[in-house]
Amino acid sequence: MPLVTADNSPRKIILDCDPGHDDAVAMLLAHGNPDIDLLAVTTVVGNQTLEKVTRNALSVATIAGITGVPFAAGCARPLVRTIETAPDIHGESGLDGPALPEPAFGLDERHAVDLIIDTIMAHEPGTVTLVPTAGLTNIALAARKEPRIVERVREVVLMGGGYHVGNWSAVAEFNIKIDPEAAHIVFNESWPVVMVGLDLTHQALATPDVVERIAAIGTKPAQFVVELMDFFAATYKDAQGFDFPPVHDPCAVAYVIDPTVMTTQRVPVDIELNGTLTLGMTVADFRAPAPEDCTTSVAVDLDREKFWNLVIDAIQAIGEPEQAGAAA
Ligand SMILES: [Ca+2]
Repeated sequence: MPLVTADNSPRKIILDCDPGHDDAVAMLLAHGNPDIDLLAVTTVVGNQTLEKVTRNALSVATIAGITGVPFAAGCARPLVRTIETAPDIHGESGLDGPALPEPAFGLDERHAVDLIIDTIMAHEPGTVTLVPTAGLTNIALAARKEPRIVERVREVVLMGGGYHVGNWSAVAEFNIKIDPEAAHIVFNESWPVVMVGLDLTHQALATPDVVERIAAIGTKPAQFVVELMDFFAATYKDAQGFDFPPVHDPCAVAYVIDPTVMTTQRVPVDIELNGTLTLGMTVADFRAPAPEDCTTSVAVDLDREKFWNLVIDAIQAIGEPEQAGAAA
């Protein structure tokens, strides 16, 4: 389903995230790309505790010079399950590697769920895209608290799941597995859902040529990304045997910018809530034809060159924000 706006105005998004190395890159892409209008950033427990990922989000905003965008903290635990974090991938801070500056600004006083609802309700129907790159706790609660958002949202473009592969179990991906009940709510609402899962994001590897191009930009935000990728590469090698780290989250933002950056296929997807071996699996039904009322699609093939060009152009466009000078 193409996202091209009728008047070529930037796509309005809410980024719901848990920074997180790849979340940080997603934030930079959303901020630096001229075709994105970043309306709000919300955080949720995931890669680390809510307190840590929220502070990380504000630090990334400080480095990138993101100003005038409300940031709000959301849920500190999943709907039903106990908290699972990913220090083996993201470190104890959730964003280990580079020095993190003191945040230059504070949080919106609203809970993330309320900021999400208020933002969607304040804009024309069909104009706001939700981009969750973390567990779906905030998004599920928003849909339950204010059901009218479901028909107002243009589309939910989420990083999570995988139709052939898992990373938090044999068949389940981290963002879905840590809060499968929330994922079940989000995938079963009537809004269109594009699942940018591991099948796609494992094609978005930060290979040395990519990291060199980012380093060559020569700014503090670029150096920050290089240091993030260095840490991410080491943990992905140790924890999951990857030669180069998959940079998941910006893939979802890239799809909103330019849907031709990847191919997608319309298939029913539902979330396994009862399996003893398959809890949190995104079960995709590839039997053809897809039913008429199918609202879900999955990302399949990435145009790697186009994707990295978007990321690198965004970092280039961010330049050298004044706040970056405050980095510790
Ligand atoms: Ca994330």
